[in-house]
Amino acid sequence: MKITLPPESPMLAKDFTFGVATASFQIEGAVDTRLPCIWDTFCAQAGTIRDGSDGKQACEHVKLWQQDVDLIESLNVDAYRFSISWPRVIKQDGSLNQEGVDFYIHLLDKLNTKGIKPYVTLYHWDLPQHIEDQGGWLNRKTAFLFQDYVEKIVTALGNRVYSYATFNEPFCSAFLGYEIGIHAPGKAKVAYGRQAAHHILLAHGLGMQVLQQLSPNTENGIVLNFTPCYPHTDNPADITAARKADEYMNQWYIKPLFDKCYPDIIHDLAQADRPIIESGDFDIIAQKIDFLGINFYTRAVYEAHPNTLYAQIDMVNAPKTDIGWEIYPQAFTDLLVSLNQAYDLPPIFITENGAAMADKLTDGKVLDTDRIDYYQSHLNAVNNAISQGVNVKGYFAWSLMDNFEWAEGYLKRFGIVYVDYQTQQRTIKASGLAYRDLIGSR
Ligand code: GBH
Repeated sequence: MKITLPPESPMLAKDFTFGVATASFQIEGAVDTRLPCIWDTFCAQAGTIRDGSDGKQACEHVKLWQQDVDLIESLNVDAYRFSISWPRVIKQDGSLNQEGVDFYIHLLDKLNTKGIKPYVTLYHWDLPQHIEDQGGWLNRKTAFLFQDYVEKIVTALGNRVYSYATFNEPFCSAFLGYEIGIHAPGKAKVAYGRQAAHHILLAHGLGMQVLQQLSPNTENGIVLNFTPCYPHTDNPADITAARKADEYMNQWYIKPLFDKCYPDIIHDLAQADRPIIESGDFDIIAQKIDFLGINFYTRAVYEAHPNTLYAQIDMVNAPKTDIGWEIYPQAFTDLLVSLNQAYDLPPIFITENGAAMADKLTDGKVLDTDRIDYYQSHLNAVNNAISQGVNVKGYFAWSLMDNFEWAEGYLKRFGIVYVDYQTQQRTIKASGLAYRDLIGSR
């Protein structure tokens, strides 16, 4: 089975980047050679992770990184997106942990030797626990600690990096982590979620200032996730509900970057739930970015509700992936086109897109044709957005390999490479071969 694009698609041109993505906590293991982070603590609490697992082994990437780079090379990709573990590279006193830094230097050197462009994410959810103990993202000071970390790591890595993203998905850290508590650190209050979101966005702005100063020749930006919100019916109340959900879940994180304010829904919040914003914060947040990273997986459908602003509907009969997310590629095109209309955007990179499927290894093969279908329809959706004038410059499959899927533990597999966690053997799935062949066909 193949993945194809129309021969005239700009996605097949030389300047379009194809890559694969991972994140530190999800693949690294080797927790004893770094400081504890909030996900170590969260996993140790009963009932947080569906299979009771943790990140202690994960894909043992810290040990197996050399063969993993060879694996990445064998997929023909132009680029590899991974994240740096803050607790691996900065000690508790704020100084560099050279052993941790060396791990990333060796990784970067090998990628560069092979001509694979390193796209580095500076924060993919693994906040050092000692910083959480001081309030984490509820503490404004954490934004300045992040800025200090960025300054130190960017200096230490020198000219080895092609692109830096400050944050991966502030929505997830703030909303899932501090507002509803299904992610680390497991706090659950509206006011917490809103304050954490504000401090993460502030940290993004402070980090961007450092990046543009110390690393003007890398592509510097941020990665946001979007779950486009659709009304259940064309009833005006449902349309309003979907618009409000969109403002809360999606626009909250992008609007301040370009318009220096939060969306109108902030006025629907009780005064006590609104974030504390200091004067000048929006000027810091709205730094010029070189690119916008967009992660897309699914859409959500909403209806009006008498007691809340909106209520999400489960689309019972719709096609879904193994994690229960609806497969609805049209939302990807709609999202890109609408963002392009709403904001004056820099070039866009699709920094994550992919699907969890119940993969089985049989006779040394994984025939994940459902995942191939997902990639085919979603690459088509990106191509359609490009033909409607959206400037998309790259696409990264999530994920390079099966890994620790946060609250789902190891039960959900997003890889285009299969990982046998008993033996740590990697096997390229049919989707990985199809992706490799698409990239090779250019
Ligand atoms: C990303 O998060 C992460 O960056 C990555 O680390 C992770 O492994 C990957 O995705 C897969 O989860 O309840 O139907 O409305 C994506 C997080 C996924 C959060 C979709 C919102 C809405 C699903 N987003 N989700 S639904």
